[in-house]
Amino acid sequence: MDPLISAFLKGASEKNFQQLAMEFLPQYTALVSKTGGMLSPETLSGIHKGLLEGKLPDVMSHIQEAIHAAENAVLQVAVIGQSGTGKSSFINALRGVSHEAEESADVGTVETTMCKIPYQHPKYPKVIFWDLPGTGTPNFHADTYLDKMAFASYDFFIIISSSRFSLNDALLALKIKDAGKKFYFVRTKVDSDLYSEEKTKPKTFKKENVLQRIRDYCLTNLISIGVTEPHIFLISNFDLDTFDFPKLQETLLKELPGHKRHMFALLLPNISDASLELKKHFLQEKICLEALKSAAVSFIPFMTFFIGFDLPQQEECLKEYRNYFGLDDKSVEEIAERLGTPLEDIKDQLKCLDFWSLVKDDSIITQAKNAAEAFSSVSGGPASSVFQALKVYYRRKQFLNTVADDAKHLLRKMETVNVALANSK
Ligand SMILES: Nc1nc2c(ncn2[C@@H]2O[C@H](COP(=O)(O)OP(=O)(O)OP(=O)(O)O)[C@@H](O)[C@H]2O)c(=O)[nH]1
Ligand SMILES: [Mg+2]
Repeated sequence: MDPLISAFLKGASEKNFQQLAMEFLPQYTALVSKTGGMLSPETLSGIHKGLLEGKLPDVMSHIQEAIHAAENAVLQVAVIGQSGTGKSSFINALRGVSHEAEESADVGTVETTMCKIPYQHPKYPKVIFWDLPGTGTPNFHADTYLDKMAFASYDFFIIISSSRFSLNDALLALKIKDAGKKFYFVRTKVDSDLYSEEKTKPKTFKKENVLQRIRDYCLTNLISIGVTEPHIFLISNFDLDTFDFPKLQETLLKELPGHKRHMFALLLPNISDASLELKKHFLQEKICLEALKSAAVSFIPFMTFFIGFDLPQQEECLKEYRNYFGLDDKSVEEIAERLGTPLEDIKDQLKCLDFWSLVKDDSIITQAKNAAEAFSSVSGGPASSVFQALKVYYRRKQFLNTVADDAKHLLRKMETVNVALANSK
Protein backbone atom coordinates (compact mmCIF):
# COMPACT_ATOMS: atom_id res chain seq x y z
CA MET A 1 0.00 0.00 0.00
CA ASP A 2 1.23 3.53 -0.66
CA PRO A 3 2.77 4.98 2.52
CA LEU A 4 0.49 8.00 2.13
CA ILE A 5 -2.61 5.82 2.55
CA SER A 6 -1.31 3.67 5.41
CA ALA A 7 -0.09 6.72 7.30
CA PHE A 8 -3.48 8.36 6.82
CA LEU A 9 -5.38 5.30 8.04
CA LYS A 10 -3.16 5.01 11.09
CA GLY A 11 -3.21 8.72 11.90
CA ALA A 12 -6.94 9.17 11.36
CA SER A 13 -7.84 6.10 13.43
CA GLU A 14 -5.66 7.30 16.30
CA LYS A 15 -7.01 10.83 15.79
CA ASN A 16 -3.41 12.00 15.59
CA PHE A 17 -4.09 14.82 13.15
CA GLN A 18 -1.05 16.92 14.08
CA GLN A 19 1.19 14.04 13.10
CA LEU A 20 -0.78 13.46 9.89
CA ALA A 21 -0.49 17.12 8.91
CA MET A 22 3.25 16.98 9.50
CA GLU A 23 3.73 13.81 7.47
CA PHE A 24 1.44 14.66 4.56
CA LEU A 25 3.66 16.98 2.52
CA PRO A 26 6.84 14.84 2.65
CA GLN A 27 4.83 11.72 1.83
CA TYR A 28 3.01 13.36 -1.05
CA THR A 29 6.30 14.76 -2.35
CA ALA A 30 7.79 11.26 -2.29
CA LEU A 31 4.73 9.88 -4.13
CA VAL A 32 5.04 12.39 -6.96
CA SER A 33 8.83 12.73 -6.99
CA LYS A 34 9.00 11.54 -10.60
CA THR A 35 6.12 13.58 -11.96
CA GLY A 36 5.59 16.74 -9.94
CA GLY A 37 2.02 15.76 -9.10
CA MET A 38 -1.38 17.33 -9.68
CA LEU A 39 -1.90 19.18 -6.38
CA SER A 40 -1.15 22.89 -6.46
CA PRO A 41 0.68 24.58 -3.57
CA GLU A 42 -2.68 26.14 -2.54
CA THR A 43 -4.38 22.73 -2.44
CA LEU A 44 -1.49 21.29 -0.46
CA SER A 45 -1.68 24.03 2.12
CA GLY A 46 -5.48 23.61 2.27
CA ILE A 47 -5.06 19.89 2.96
CA HIS A 48 -2.36 20.61 5.53
CA LYS A 49 -4.62 23.07 7.34
CA GLY A 50 -7.59 20.67 7.18
CA LEU A 51 -5.49 17.90 8.72
CA LEU A 52 -4.02 20.16 11.36
CA GLU A 53 -7.48 21.20 12.48
CA GLY A 54 -8.84 17.66 12.15
CA LYS A 55 -11.39 18.88 9.58
CA LEU A 56 -11.65 15.84 7.33
CA PRO A 57 -14.54 17.23 5.24
CA ASP A 58 -12.19 20.05 4.22
CA VAL A 59 -9.45 17.59 3.34
CA MET A 60 -11.92 15.60 1.29
CA SER A 61 -13.22 18.59 -0.63
CA HIS A 62 -9.72 19.90 -1.40
CA ILE A 63 -8.80 16.54 -2.93
CA GLN A 64 -12.12 16.34 -4.76
CA GLU A 65 -11.67 19.79 -6.25
CA ALA A 66 -8.10 19.05 -7.32
CA ILE A 67 -9.14 15.85 -9.08
CA HIS A 68 -12.01 17.68 -10.78
CA ALA A 69 -9.66 20.47 -11.93
CA ALA A 70 -7.16 17.94 -13.29
CA GLU A 71 -9.85 16.02 -15.17
CA ASN A 72 -11.28 19.18 -16.69
CA ALA A 73 -8.11 21.12 -17.38
CA VAL A 74 -8.00 23.00 -20.66
CA LEU A 75 -4.64 23.11 -22.38
CA GLN A 76 -3.85 25.34 -25.34
CA VAL A 77 -0.47 24.99 -27.00
CA ALA A 78 0.75 27.41 -29.65
CA VAL A 79 3.16 26.10 -32.27
CA ILE A 80 4.97 28.72 -34.30
CA GLY A 81 7.86 28.91 -36.73
CA GLN A 82 8.62 29.45 -40.37
CA SER A 83 6.92 27.61 -43.17
CA GLY A 84 8.12 24.09 -43.82
CA THR A 85 9.92 23.65 -40.51
CA GLY A 86 7.67 20.80 -39.40
CA LYS A 87 5.02 22.51 -37.26
CA SER A 88 2.14 20.42 -38.57
CA SER A 89 4.22 17.25 -38.33
CA PHE A 90 5.05 18.07 -34.71
CA ILE A 91 1.38 18.69 -33.88
CA ASN A 92 0.39 15.42 -35.52
CA ALA A 93 3.08 13.56 -33.61
CA LEU A 94 1.89 14.99 -30.29
CA ARG A 95 -1.72 14.20 -31.14
CA GLY A 96 -0.74 10.64 -32.02
CA VAL A 97 -2.31 11.16 -35.45
CA SER A 98 -0.69 9.80 -38.60
CA HIS A 99 0.10 12.41 -41.25
CA GLU A 100 -2.37 10.78 -43.61
CA ALA A 101 -5.26 10.60 -41.17
CA GLU A 102 -8.28 12.75 -42.03
CA GLU A 103 -8.09 14.76 -38.84
CA SER A 104 -4.33 15.39 -39.11
CA ALA A 105 -2.75 18.81 -39.54
CA ASP A 106 -1.80 19.32 -43.19
CA VAL A 107 1.76 18.31 -43.89
CA GLY A 108 3.29 19.27 -47.20
CA THR A 109 6.25 20.70 -48.95
CA VAL A 110 4.53 23.95 -50.00
CA GLU A 111 3.42 26.64 -47.53
CA THR A 112 0.35 24.96 -46.13
CA THR A 113 -0.38 26.93 -42.95
CA MET A 114 -1.81 30.32 -43.84
CA CYS A 115 -3.86 31.24 -40.77
CA LYS A 116 -4.12 29.99 -37.21
CA ILE A 117 -5.81 26.62 -37.03
CA PRO A 118 -6.87 24.75 -33.90
CA TYR A 119 -6.31 20.99 -33.70
CA GLN A 120 -8.13 19.19 -30.97
CA HIS A 121 -6.51 16.14 -29.46
CA PRO A 122 -8.59 13.19 -30.70
CA LYS A 123 -8.83 11.63 -27.24
CA TYR A 124 -8.69 14.75 -25.06
CA PRO A 125 -10.94 17.41 -26.61
CA LYS A 126 -9.92 19.99 -24.00
CA VAL A 127 -6.39 19.93 -25.34
CA ILE A 128 -5.91 22.12 -28.39
CA PHE A 129 -2.80 22.65 -30.45
CA TRP A 130 -2.74 25.85 -32.46
CA ASP A 131 -0.87 25.83 -35.73
CA LEU A 132 -0.02 29.52 -36.03
CA PRO A 133 0.90 31.21 -39.31
CA GLY A 134 4.55 31.29 -40.30
CA THR A 135 6.79 34.00 -38.90
CA GLY A 136 8.86 34.18 -42.06
CA THR A 137 6.44 36.12 -44.24
CA PRO A 138 7.24 39.75 -45.25
CA ASN A 139 4.19 41.14 -43.44
CA PHE A 140 5.14 39.57 -40.13
CA HIS A 141 5.53 42.11 -37.29
CA ALA A 142 6.72 40.80 -33.95
CA ASP A 143 5.08 43.77 -32.21
CA THR A 144 1.55 42.99 -33.37
CA TYR A 145 1.79 39.25 -34.05
CA LEU A 146 1.18 38.08 -30.49
CA ASP A 147 -1.81 40.35 -29.97
CA LYS A 148 -3.30 39.21 -33.26
CA MET A 149 -2.79 35.61 -32.21
CA ALA A 150 -4.43 36.23 -28.81
CA PHE A 151 -1.25 35.13 -27.03
CA ALA A 152 -2.81 35.26 -23.56
CA SER A 153 -4.94 32.22 -24.29
CA TYR A 154 -2.01 29.81 -24.70
CA ASP A 155 -0.41 27.84 -21.90
CA PHE A 156 2.94 27.81 -23.64
CA PHE A 157 4.60 28.30 -27.01
CA ILE A 158 6.70 25.91 -29.02
CA ILE A 159 8.95 27.73 -31.48
CA ILE A 160 10.03 25.43 -34.25
CA SER A 161 12.90 25.69 -36.66
CA SER A 162 14.56 23.24 -38.98
CA SER A 163 17.77 25.10 -39.62
CA ARG A 164 18.82 28.25 -37.80
CA PHE A 165 16.31 30.11 -35.65
CA SER A 166 15.22 33.20 -37.50
CA LEU A 167 15.44 36.73 -36.19
CA ASN A 168 11.64 36.86 -36.25
CA ASP A 169 11.39 33.75 -34.08
CA ALA A 170 13.84 35.17 -31.60
CA LEU A 171 12.02 38.51 -31.49
CA LEU A 172 8.85 36.61 -30.83
CA ALA A 173 10.50 34.64 -28.06
CA LEU A 174 11.53 37.86 -26.38
CA LYS A 175 7.98 39.20 -26.66
CA ILE A 176 6.53 35.96 -25.29
CA LYS A 177 8.91 36.17 -22.36
CA ASP A 178 7.96 39.82 -21.72
CA ALA A 179 4.32 38.76 -21.71
CA GLY A 180 5.13 36.30 -18.91
CA LYS A 181 4.56 33.16 -20.98
CA LYS A 182 6.81 30.14 -21.43
CA PHE A 183 8.37 29.15 -24.73
CA TYR A 184 10.50 26.23 -25.84
CA PHE A 185 12.74 26.03 -28.90
CA VAL A 186 12.44 22.89 -30.94
CA ARG A 187 14.86 22.12 -33.75
CA THR A 188 13.26 19.51 -36.03
CA LYS A 189 14.60 17.25 -38.80
CA VAL A 190 17.80 16.23 -37.04
CA ASP A 191 17.32 12.82 -38.63
CA SER A 192 17.95 14.34 -42.06
CA ASP A 193 20.96 16.30 -40.77
CA LEU A 194 22.46 13.06 -39.52
CA TYR A 195 21.62 11.26 -42.74
CA SER A 196 23.28 13.89 -44.94
CA GLU A 197 26.35 14.16 -42.70
CA GLU A 198 26.85 10.41 -42.78
CA LYS A 199 26.47 10.34 -46.56
CA THR A 200 28.84 13.24 -47.15
CA LYS A 201 31.45 12.50 -44.46
CA PRO A 202 31.30 8.75 -43.87
CA LYS A 203 34.84 8.54 -42.45
CA THR A 204 34.59 11.23 -39.81
CA PHE A 205 30.87 10.96 -39.06
CA LYS A 206 29.99 10.80 -35.37
CA LYS A 207 26.36 11.17 -34.43
CA GLU A 208 27.06 12.85 -31.09
CA ASN A 209 29.37 15.40 -32.69
CA VAL A 210 26.80 16.33 -35.31
CA LEU A 211 24.09 16.77 -32.70
CA GLN A 212 26.38 18.83 -30.49
CA ARG A 213 27.25 21.03 -33.44
CA ILE A 214 23.58 21.68 -34.21
CA ARG A 215 22.92 22.43 -30.55
CA ASP A 216 25.86 24.85 -30.29
CA TYR A 217 24.86 26.52 -33.53
CA CYS A 218 21.28 27.11 -32.35
CA LEU A 219 22.52 28.35 -28.98
CA THR A 220 24.98 30.81 -30.50
CA ASN A 221 22.33 32.08 -32.88
CA LEU A 222 19.72 32.62 -30.21
CA ILE A 223 22.11 34.17 -27.69
CA SER A 224 23.44 36.54 -30.32
CA ILE A 225 19.88 37.70 -30.97
CA GLY A 226 19.33 38.35 -27.27
CA VAL A 227 17.60 35.22 -25.95
CA THR A 228 19.22 34.37 -22.63
CA GLU A 229 19.73 30.73 -21.58
CA PRO A 230 17.55 29.23 -24.31
CA HIS A 231 16.39 25.64 -23.86
CA ILE A 232 16.77 23.84 -27.15
CA PHE A 233 15.35 20.46 -27.99
CA LEU A 234 16.62 18.57 -31.02
CA ILE A 235 14.01 16.22 -32.41
CA SER A 236 12.85 14.19 -35.36
CA ASN A 237 9.12 14.19 -35.92
CA PHE A 238 9.52 10.76 -37.49
CA ASP A 239 11.33 9.23 -34.55
CA LEU A 240 10.09 10.70 -31.28
CA ASP A 241 11.75 8.38 -28.80
CA THR A 242 15.25 9.27 -29.94
CA PHE A 243 16.98 12.65 -29.52
CA ASP A 244 15.47 15.24 -27.15
CA PHE A 245 11.74 14.61 -27.39
CA PRO A 246 11.62 12.69 -24.07
CA LYS A 247 13.50 15.58 -22.42
CA LEU A 248 11.03 18.04 -23.92
CA GLN A 249 8.11 16.05 -22.47
CA GLU A 250 9.71 15.99 -19.05
CA THR A 251 10.44 19.72 -19.12
CA LEU A 252 6.92 20.65 -20.22
CA LEU A 253 5.43 18.43 -17.55
CA LYS A 254 7.61 19.90 -14.85
CA GLU A 255 6.79 23.47 -15.84
CA LEU A 256 3.04 23.17 -16.30
CA PRO A 257 0.78 24.00 -13.34
CA GLY A 258 -0.22 20.88 -11.38
CA HIS A 259 -3.79 20.52 -12.64
CA LYS A 260 -2.73 20.78 -16.32
CA ARG A 261 0.15 18.39 -15.86
CA HIS A 262 -2.09 15.38 -15.42
CA MET A 263 -3.94 15.95 -18.70
CA PHE A 264 -0.74 16.58 -20.61
CA ALA A 265 0.89 13.41 -19.23
CA LEU A 266 -2.03 11.30 -20.39
CA LEU A 267 -1.91 12.52 -23.96
CA LEU A 268 1.80 11.98 -24.46
CA PRO A 269 2.59 9.39 -27.11
CA ASN A 270 3.45 5.91 -25.79
CA ILE A 271 6.87 5.83 -27.35
CA SER A 272 9.10 4.28 -24.72
CA ASP A 273 9.16 2.46 -21.39
CA ALA A 274 9.96 5.79 -19.80
CA SER A 275 6.86 7.49 -21.23
CA LEU A 276 4.69 4.54 -20.16
CA GLU A 277 6.16 4.69 -16.66
CA LEU A 278 5.51 8.40 -16.49
CA LYS A 279 1.86 7.89 -17.35
CA LYS A 280 1.66 5.11 -14.79
CA HIS A 281 3.01 7.41 -12.09
CA PHE A 282 0.39 10.04 -12.86
CA LEU A 283 -2.43 7.53 -12.72
CA GLN A 284 -1.04 6.02 -9.54
CA GLU A 285 -1.18 9.43 -7.95
CA LYS A 286 -4.83 9.78 -8.94
CA ILE A 287 -5.66 6.31 -7.58
CA CYS A 288 -3.94 7.23 -4.36
CA LEU A 289 -5.75 10.54 -4.00
CA GLU A 290 -9.12 8.91 -4.71
CA ALA A 291 -8.35 6.33 -2.00
CA LEU A 292 -7.32 9.07 0.40
CA LYS A 293 -10.58 10.89 -0.27
CA SER A 294 -12.63 7.74 0.39
CA ALA A 295 -10.55 6.98 3.48
CA ALA A 296 -11.20 10.52 4.75
CA VAL A 297 -14.94 10.01 4.21
CA SER A 298 -14.77 6.81 6.29
CA PHE A 299 -13.68 8.81 9.31
CA ILE A 300 -16.27 11.58 9.05
CA PRO A 301 -19.05 10.83 11.58
CA PHE A 302 -22.45 10.17 9.99
CA MET A 303 -20.89 10.28 6.57
CA THR A 304 -19.61 6.74 6.21
CA PHE A 305 -21.47 6.12 3.00
CA PHE A 306 -19.60 4.61 0.14
CA ILE A 307 -20.00 5.38 -3.52
CA GLY A 308 -19.58 1.94 -5.03
CA PHE A 309 -17.31 0.62 -7.69
CA ASP A 310 -19.61 -1.87 -9.31
CA LEU A 311 -18.76 -4.07 -12.28
CA PRO A 312 -19.79 -1.59 -14.99
CA GLN A 313 -17.70 1.08 -13.26
CA GLN A 314 -14.77 -1.30 -13.05
CA GLU A 315 -15.14 -2.14 -16.72
CA GLU A 316 -15.20 1.57 -17.53
CA CYS A 317 -12.06 2.15 -15.43
CA LEU A 318 -10.16 -0.62 -17.25
CA LYS A 319 -11.31 0.80 -20.59
CA GLU A 320 -10.10 4.24 -19.58
CA TYR A 321 -6.63 2.92 -18.68
CA ARG A 322 -6.45 0.98 -21.95
CA ASN A 323 -7.30 4.18 -23.76
CA TYR A 324 -4.53 6.13 -21.99
CA PHE A 325 -1.96 3.49 -22.92
CA GLY A 326 -3.07 3.13 -26.54
CA LEU A 327 -4.65 -0.30 -26.03
CA ASP A 328 -8.22 0.54 -26.98
CA ASP A 329 -9.83 -1.79 -29.53
CA LYS A 330 -8.99 0.38 -32.53
CA SER A 331 -5.36 0.84 -31.51
CA VAL A 332 -4.89 -2.88 -30.83
CA GLU A 333 -6.17 -3.60 -34.35
CA GLU A 334 -3.74 -1.07 -35.81
CA ILE A 335 -0.85 -2.52 -33.81
CA ALA A 336 -1.66 -6.06 -35.02
CA GLU A 337 -1.63 -4.75 -38.57
CA ARG A 338 1.71 -2.98 -38.10
CA LEU A 339 3.20 -6.09 -36.55
CA GLY A 340 1.80 -8.26 -39.32
CA THR A 341 0.36 -10.57 -36.67
CA PRO A 342 -3.22 -11.94 -36.65
CA LEU A 343 -5.41 -9.84 -34.34
CA GLU A 344 -6.45 -12.91 -32.32
CA ASP A 345 -2.79 -13.75 -31.56
CA ILE A 346 -2.19 -10.25 -30.27
CA LYS A 347 -5.36 -10.31 -28.23
CA ASP A 348 -4.29 -13.60 -26.62
CA GLN A 349 -1.12 -11.90 -25.40
CA LEU A 350 -2.91 -9.01 -23.71
CA LYS A 351 -4.17 -9.68 -20.21
CA CYS A 352 -5.94 -6.32 -20.03
CA LEU A 353 -8.47 -7.39 -22.66
CA ASP A 354 -9.85 -10.09 -20.38
CA PHE A 355 -11.88 -8.06 -17.89
CA TRP A 356 -13.53 -11.12 -16.36
CA SER A 357 -10.32 -12.93 -15.44
CA LEU A 358 -9.02 -9.75 -13.87
CA VAL A 359 -12.07 -9.21 -11.69
CA LYS A 360 -12.12 -12.89 -10.73
CA ASP A 361 -8.73 -12.41 -9.09
CA ASP A 362 -9.64 -12.74 -5.40
CA SER A 363 -6.23 -11.72 -4.16
CA ILE A 364 -7.35 -8.10 -4.41
CA ILE A 365 -10.19 -8.71 -1.98
CA THR A 366 -7.85 -10.55 0.40
CA GLN A 367 -5.28 -7.78 0.22
CA ALA A 368 -7.91 -5.13 0.97
CA LYS A 369 -9.40 -7.22 3.79
CA ASN A 370 -6.04 -7.89 5.43
CA ALA A 371 -5.04 -4.26 5.20
CA ALA A 372 -8.39 -3.03 6.60
CA GLU A 373 -8.33 -5.63 9.41
CA ALA A 374 -4.72 -4.94 10.32
CA PHE A 375 -5.51 -1.33 10.79
CA SER A 376 -8.86 -1.78 12.56
CA SER A 377 -7.47 -4.40 14.99
CA VAL A 378 -5.21 -1.65 16.31
CA SER A 379 -7.78 1.09 16.30
CA GLY A 380 -11.24 -0.42 16.14
CA GLY A 381 -11.96 2.10 13.38
CA PRO A 382 -14.60 1.95 10.67
CA ALA A 383 -13.18 -1.20 9.08
CA SER A 384 -16.01 -1.86 6.67
CA SER A 385 -15.93 1.42 4.78
CA VAL A 386 -12.13 1.41 4.80
CA PHE A 387 -12.26 -2.10 3.36
CA GLN A 388 -14.50 -0.86 0.54
CA ALA A 389 -12.14 2.03 -0.20
CA LEU A 390 -9.11 -0.28 -0.24
CA LYS A 391 -10.86 -2.75 -2.52
CA VAL A 392 -11.27 0.01 -5.11
CA TYR A 393 -7.69 1.13 -4.55
CA TYR A 394 -6.22 -2.36 -5.09
CA ARG A 395 -8.51 -3.08 -8.05
CA ARG A 396 -7.53 0.13 -9.83
CA LYS A 397 -3.87 -0.59 -9.21
CA GLN A 398 -4.29 -4.10 -10.58
CA PHE A 399 -5.89 -2.72 -13.76
CA LEU A 400 -3.24 -0.06 -14.13
CA ASN A 401 -0.32 -2.48 -13.68
CA THR A 402 -1.86 -4.97 -16.12
CA VAL A 403 -2.46 -2.34 -18.80
CA ALA A 404 1.01 -0.79 -18.38
CA ASP A 405 2.69 -4.23 -18.57
CA ASP A 406 0.73 -5.08 -21.72
CA ALA A 407 1.67 -1.75 -23.28
CA LYS A 408 5.35 -2.44 -22.54
CA HIS A 409 5.03 -5.91 -24.02
CA LEU A 410 3.62 -4.52 -27.28
CA LEU A 411 6.21 -1.78 -27.38
CA ARG A 412 8.94 -4.43 -27.19
CA LYS A 413 7.34 -6.30 -30.08
CA MET A 414 7.11 -3.13 -32.15
CA GLU A 415 10.77 -2.36 -31.47
CA THR A 416 11.78 -5.85 -32.64
CA VAL A 417 9.79 -5.43 -35.84
CA ASN A 418 11.26 -1.95 -36.44
CA VAL A 419 14.81 -3.23 -35.99
CA ALA A 420 14.13 -6.12 -38.39
CA LEU A 421 12.69 -3.65 -40.91
CA ALA A 422 15.67 -1.30 -40.59
CA ASN A 423 18.11 -4.21 -41.05
CA SER A 424 16.32 -5.44 -44.15
CA LYS A 425 16.73 -2.05 -45.90
N1 LIG B 1 13.24 14.36 -42.13
C1 LIG B 1 12.29 15.06 -41.50
N2 LIG B 1 11.31 15.67 -42.21
C2 LIG B 1 10.37 16.33 -41.54
C3 LIG B 1 10.36 16.43 -40.11
N3 LIG B 1 9.29 17.17 -39.75
C4 LIG B 1 8.65 17.51 -40.89
N4 LIG B 1 9.27 17.02 -41.96
C5 LIG B 1 8.90 17.19 -43.39
O1 LIG B 1 9.00 18.58 -43.69
C6 LIG B 1 7.98 18.99 -44.60
C7 LIG B 1 7.19 20.15 -43.99
O2 LIG B 1 6.53 19.71 -42.82
P1 LIG B 1 5.22 20.41 -42.24
O3 LIG B 1 4.90 19.69 -40.98
O4 LIG B 1 4.17 20.52 -43.27
O5 LIG B 1 5.78 21.86 -41.94
P2 LIG B 1 4.98 23.18 -41.51
O6 LIG B 1 5.88 23.93 -40.65
O7 LIG B 1 3.66 22.80 -40.94
O8 LIG B 1 4.78 23.92 -42.89
P3 LIG B 1 3.69 25.04 -43.26
O9 LIG B 1 2.36 24.48 -42.93
O10 LIG B 1 3.87 25.25 -44.73
O11 LIG B 1 4.00 26.25 -42.48
C8 LIG B 1 7.13 17.75 -44.83
O12 LIG B 1 7.54 17.14 -46.02
C9 LIG B 1 7.45 16.85 -43.64
O13 LIG B 1 7.28 15.49 -43.94
C10 LIG B 1 11.43 15.78 -39.38
O14 LIG B 1 11.54 15.84 -38.17
N5 LIG B 1 12.34 15.11 -40.14
MG1 LIG C 1 1.70 23.34 -41.48
